[in-house]
Amino acid sequence: MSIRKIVIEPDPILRKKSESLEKVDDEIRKLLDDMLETMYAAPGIGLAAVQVGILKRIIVIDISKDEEKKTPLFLVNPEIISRSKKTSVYEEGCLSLPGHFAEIERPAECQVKFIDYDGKEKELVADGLLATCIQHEVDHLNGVLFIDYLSKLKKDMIVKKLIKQKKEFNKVVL
Ligand code: GNR
Ligand code: NI
Repeated sequence: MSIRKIVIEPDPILRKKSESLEKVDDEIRKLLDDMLETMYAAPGIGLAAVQVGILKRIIVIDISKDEEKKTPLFLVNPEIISRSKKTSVYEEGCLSLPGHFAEIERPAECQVKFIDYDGKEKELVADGLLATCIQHEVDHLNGVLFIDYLSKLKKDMIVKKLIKQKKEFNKVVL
């Protein structure tokens, strides 16, 4: 397993639509393992393949707080098949928007169809933080970031800061 580099906004790859997979083979399982390791190391509670530069419809999630009992979820070709009318608000962060957080309103519950680590078709009904996280990750697969739900003013401010952070970082490294 290895930790991969996380793509930071602004980067055009984050705006591309990811492609569905034909099947889950050992190469995909290797990618899923690397994504999980990358997510734990970050640390984060979810990660989409596009965030490590791969335009495939793959996400990993682990919302468990307990360090001892990890409960990873691997979702290949996730499809949200229903969303509740009821909404909830969570303070969201994103590994591709380091240091930025905002309250985002989304459907409180969702039902998702996906293929698991072993290539089996599964369904899951989620609520709470898990429902929010699944929707945040599926957005990534469609080129959407949480800042897209903010006002243009707030969004522009965050993107401007990220550009500045990238410039500073390059100065230090070079
Ligand atoms: O680590 C993460 N935390 C988080 C908090 C609230 C809602 C969504 C998330 S996902 C984020 C990791 C990430 O960027 N996934 O794409
Ligand atoms: Ni994210």
